[in-house]
Amino acid sequence: MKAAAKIISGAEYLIALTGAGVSRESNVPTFRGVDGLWRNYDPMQLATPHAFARDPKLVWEWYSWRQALIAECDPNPAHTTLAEWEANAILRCLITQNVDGLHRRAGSEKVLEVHGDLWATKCSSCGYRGRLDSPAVGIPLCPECNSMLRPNVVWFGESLNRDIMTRVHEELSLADVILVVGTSALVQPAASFPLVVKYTGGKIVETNIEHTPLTPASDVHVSGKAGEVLPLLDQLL
Ligand code: BV8
Ligand code: ZN
Repeated sequence: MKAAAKIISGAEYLIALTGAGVSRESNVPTFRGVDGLWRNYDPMQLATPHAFARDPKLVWEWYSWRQALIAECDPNPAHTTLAEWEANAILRCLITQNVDGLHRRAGSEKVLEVHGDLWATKCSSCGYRGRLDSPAVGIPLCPECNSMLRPNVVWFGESLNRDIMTRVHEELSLADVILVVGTSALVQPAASFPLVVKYTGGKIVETNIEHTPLTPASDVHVSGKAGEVLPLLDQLL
């Protein structure tokens, strides 16, 4: 913990990469954890264009279930610590794989949501972009052209938004320290972001309840729950 705090407080340009683990203390199920499964479907089989083409109603039921669940969740001390670090210029940018919107609700503003936003929608035919303010009921239709709307998230096999990726690479090139919080580091290209910082001479601080493929490349691994570790780190800065 002390070594991690030393690296963080010594950073010239600290950024963070978060995954589902950062929202665990907010009771949001992780993507791959045992609690992540929904009606025995593997998220990997539902978060794909193929699943949506085959059964849009089922995919919307899954997203609506997640929207209803996340609407009941609040940011936890991990989210609020990261938001405070942005407010006092310790943290320059937060890259998140999560689509739950909890970093923004905690007050973080410089957030790059590389996998999209659970509440955002986009039309499968025209360029319409929208946002739901309550969980989807059935298959939402486009107000412009009446086609099916889809969740505006990045599914497996889909490429990440080009503009967001440009900003991600700018941040990675500026960072001398990246704090990696609660990700299994299995999903590409996000899992490789910390390695970019490492290979340009930077340091990786990882915190997770388990070891991940990133652990061997990390300068420090802090074992523990994000909601507990981040406030403790804050006290040591
Ligand atoms: C791309 C949005 C290509 C949707 C998500 C074969 C076929 C097709 C594709 C591939 C393939 N092989 C590889 C690929 C690429 C694929 C990929 O990486 N697959 C992996 C899984 C093998 N990637 C893609 O398809 C990406 N696109 O590559 O495009 C391309 C290129 C050019 C042109 C065209 C196409 C797109 C990936 C984005 C997928 N979308 N989500 C939605 O959410 O509905 S990913 C999904 O996983 C979530 O966003 C999630 O955030 C993300 C990563 O998971 P984690 O956040 O790490 O969560 P996880 O549950 O895994 O782990 C939780 C961690 O927290 C654990 O480590 C746990 O220990 C820890 N933890 C638990 N509790 C706590 C804790 N830590 C701290 N405190 C706690 N309390
Ligand atoms: Zn439309």
